[in-house]
Formats: sequence, structure tokens, C-alpha cells
Amino acid sequence: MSDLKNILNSFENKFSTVKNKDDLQNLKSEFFGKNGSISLQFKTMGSLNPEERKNFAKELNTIKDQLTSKIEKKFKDFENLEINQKLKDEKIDITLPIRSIQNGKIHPVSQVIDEISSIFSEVGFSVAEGPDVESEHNNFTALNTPEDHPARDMHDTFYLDQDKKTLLRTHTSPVQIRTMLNGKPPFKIIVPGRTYRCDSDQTHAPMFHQLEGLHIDKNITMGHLKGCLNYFIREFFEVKKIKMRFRPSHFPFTEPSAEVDIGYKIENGKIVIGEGDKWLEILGCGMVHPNVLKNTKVDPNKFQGFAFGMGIDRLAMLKYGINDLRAFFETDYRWLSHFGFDPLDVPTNYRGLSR
Ligand code: 2U9
Repeated sequence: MSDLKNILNSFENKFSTVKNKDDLQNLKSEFFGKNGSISLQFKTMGSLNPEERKNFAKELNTIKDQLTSKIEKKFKDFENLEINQKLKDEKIDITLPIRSIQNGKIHPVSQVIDEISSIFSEVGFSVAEGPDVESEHNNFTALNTPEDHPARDMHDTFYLDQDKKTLLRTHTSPVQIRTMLNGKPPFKIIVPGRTYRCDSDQTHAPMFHQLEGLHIDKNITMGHLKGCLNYFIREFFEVKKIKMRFRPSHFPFTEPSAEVDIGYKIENGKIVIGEGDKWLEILGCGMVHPNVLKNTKVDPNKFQGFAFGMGIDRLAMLKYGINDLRAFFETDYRWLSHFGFDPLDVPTNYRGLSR
């Protein structure tokens, strides 16, 4: 009898120090496990006479029930605590505005990059990208730009150090340099991206977007360049025929070089692209200069190619009737919900680019 009292006291003492489910499980094993204090008491019953056994069994069973129900209740308490803590941690703020994919819009610049990528991917170009911070070598020297060229001027270029060794790229052309240095011809890539020039007024932003293209292979001619650009402009403006002219120009990285104009007219106050007697400059292009090929370890006697470059912001304004460049970079949600595009309407040549 006194054994049972001791067991009861010991249980109560230990029970009062239990802090969590693990402690409780250990306590349960200590008293009800195979060699637990209560289990061992059941084993002693065989040595008692029938009368003593009856009384002992009654008392032992009462204690057993009392302790197991205490343990079970404590388990429940711990479980409830766990659930309440979880509910507290995972609280949902029902006052937050809904998040719907319909509310997000694709910026016209991103849309135009996707459209142009789709057009060029149809004829075998892949998309290449590179860093905004570039070396003076990749941005100018490798591109055959003379030391005294005005483009290198502090007034035009954001240099990042005193020695003018690093800068914010002034065009995406260094990506073509990287691609050519890291691979072997043929190359057939387009390069969209951010570019930077010290220039800011109504029609110029210090950060703007360009897309350039490069096709290097054996026997590439100016004819391929004209065919490629004619295809691109027709697809981009979604017209069957396009009036187009090449005007001689000069860039250090191409020879010969040209600027491309397309025909347009104004009808009922709206611009009609592709026909008419007015001309609109749209991009620059040319055959890659042999010095640029040499600088990128491409043999100019075996390989030739063409390159072109265009300003994406201006193309987006033209195609979607946006007349203020500054609004592009103001992150005005009302502007974006008006001029932006549905994220689920991914532009492809088959489904239509802009709809
Ligand atoms: C390599 C070789 C040649 C890229 C070219 C142009 C002509 C061009 C302007 C258009 C409007 C820049 O955004 S703009 O101001 N670009 O006229 N860009 S050819 O020629 C390259 C590029 C890389 C290796």
C-alpha cells in the first residue's frame, strides 16, 4: 500500500514538471512502460492471497485510471496549444486587397521586346543578354571605335571610374563581342536590353532600350540584310507590304553602313505605316567591319555578316500611339493599366503579335 502511495507521490512530482509532449511521453513510459512502476505493481499481485489481491487490484486499477486520464488530458492540452499557436502564426489578413493576375500589366517596352523576339526566332535568331556595366574595351575598342570618337566623350558616356575603364554600356553591342569571343561562328543573335547615355530631354532618357541583331556566317551579303529587315518590319507593323529605303550612313563597327527609313502617311489624324510619301527613320545597320571580326577572333576572309540596331522605346511609341517618352519610366499605375498588355496574351507570330 505504501508502495502505491510512493508511486502516486512520485508521479505527481514529475507530472508537475512536464513541459511538453516529449516529457509527457517519457513520464508515461516510466510508469506504464514494460518495466514501468505501475506495470511492475501488476506483476506483484500473484504473490498475494485472494482477499489482499482483490483490494490491491481495486486500488491499483483506480490509480491506473486516474493517472492515464491525467496523462491523456495533458496530451490534449499540448495538442490544443500547438493548434492555437499555428492558427496565430498563420493568421490571414482578410483586409488585404485581392491579388489577381488580371490586375498586373506588361509594360509596352517588355511587350515590344517579346514581339520582336518572336519575329526573329521564327527565322533562326536566338536571344543573347549581358551586363549593363561594361569594360571600355567591349563597349568601344573591340567595336573599332577610335580613341578620339565623340561617342567616347564624357558628355555622352557614364564612366564609372577615373581611368575610364568601366562604364554603363552605351549600346548592347558589347554582348555581341562577348558572344563572339566565347564561341565559334556562325552567330545568329538578337540582343535586347537597357543602354545608357548622358542625355535627357523631351525625347531622350538617360536610360533607354535597344535591340541589336547580328548574323555572321559564310557568304552573308547585304541582300540577306535587306531581306531580313524587310521581313522584320512587315511582321512588326503587321502589314503585308512595306515601302523601305536604305540611306548611306557611318558607324565605326559596320562598313558599309546604312540607315533605314520606312514610308508612312497620316490618314484621319492617324499614322499609316508602310505606304505614303513621307519617310520615317526606323533603324541603323550595315555589314560588320573586318576589324571587329579580327578583334573577336573571327577570320574576315572566311566569314562575313550583317548587324543592325534600333531603339525599342521609340518603336513602342510608334506602334502603340504613345507620345510621351518620360511616362515610360514613371511607374504610374494608371498609365500602365491603359497602355500595358495582358500577361496571358503572349505575343507569337501565329496568334498575332499585338491584337
Ligand atoms: C557588332 C558589330 C556591329 C550594331 C549596329 C546600328 C547600326 C545603329 C542605332 C539605332 C538607333 C542605335 O538606338 S540607336 O540610337 N544603332 O544604327 N547598330 S549597326 O552593329 C554592331 C554591333 C555589334 C559586334
